[in-house]
Amino acid sequence: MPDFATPPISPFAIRFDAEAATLSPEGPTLERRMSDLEGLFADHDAWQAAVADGDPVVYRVQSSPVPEADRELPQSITTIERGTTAGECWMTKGHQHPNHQGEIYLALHGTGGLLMFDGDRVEWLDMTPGTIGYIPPGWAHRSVNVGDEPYSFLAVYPGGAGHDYGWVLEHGMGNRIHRTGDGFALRPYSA
Ligand code: PAN
Ligand code: ZN
Repeated sequence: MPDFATPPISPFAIRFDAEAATLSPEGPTLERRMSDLEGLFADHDAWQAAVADGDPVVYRVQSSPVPEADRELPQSITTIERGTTAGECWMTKGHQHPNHQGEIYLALHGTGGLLMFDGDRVEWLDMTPGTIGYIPPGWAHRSVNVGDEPYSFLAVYPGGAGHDYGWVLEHGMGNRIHRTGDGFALRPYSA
């Protein structure tokens, strides 16, 4: 018997409804409003105006009951609303896993993208329903809604990986994603 630091929880089934983008039984759900995304959009004044103008929900994350603990394998479904702030597409905060480990995202609904940055190289994956995006260890990651409806995806990640949001504030994400007349464009982070 391996010497687990955290004993695994008992086996159980999780109902996954890709159409409704839900997990059952449910664990914690969190809501990220515009005010939670301070320092992430290029246009600070536009961000502040959006906070003052109703502070909209930008995305929600619904988790299964599997805990974020070493050796466990939690899952969550993120749904990002459609919107832009000074032309920049609504997105997740983005983070680095301090304990470098891989992660997978499975796109469920809408049209999105997976932006990854290792501090040097930038990668972008188009995410449409059925696409699995692989995040290798050591790559910070952010999801972006580039479509006309909410974008949802399932994430599966090692419970002991941790989430470092300060890394993105310090290093950026390499690119920014802007809505254009006929779609979207990746621009340099400083733009
Ligand atoms: C995802 C993300 C989720 C929300 O479950 O945590 O999409 O994004 P932020 O954590 O950047 O706000 C994941 O990558 N977990 O590791
Ligand atoms: Zn992650």
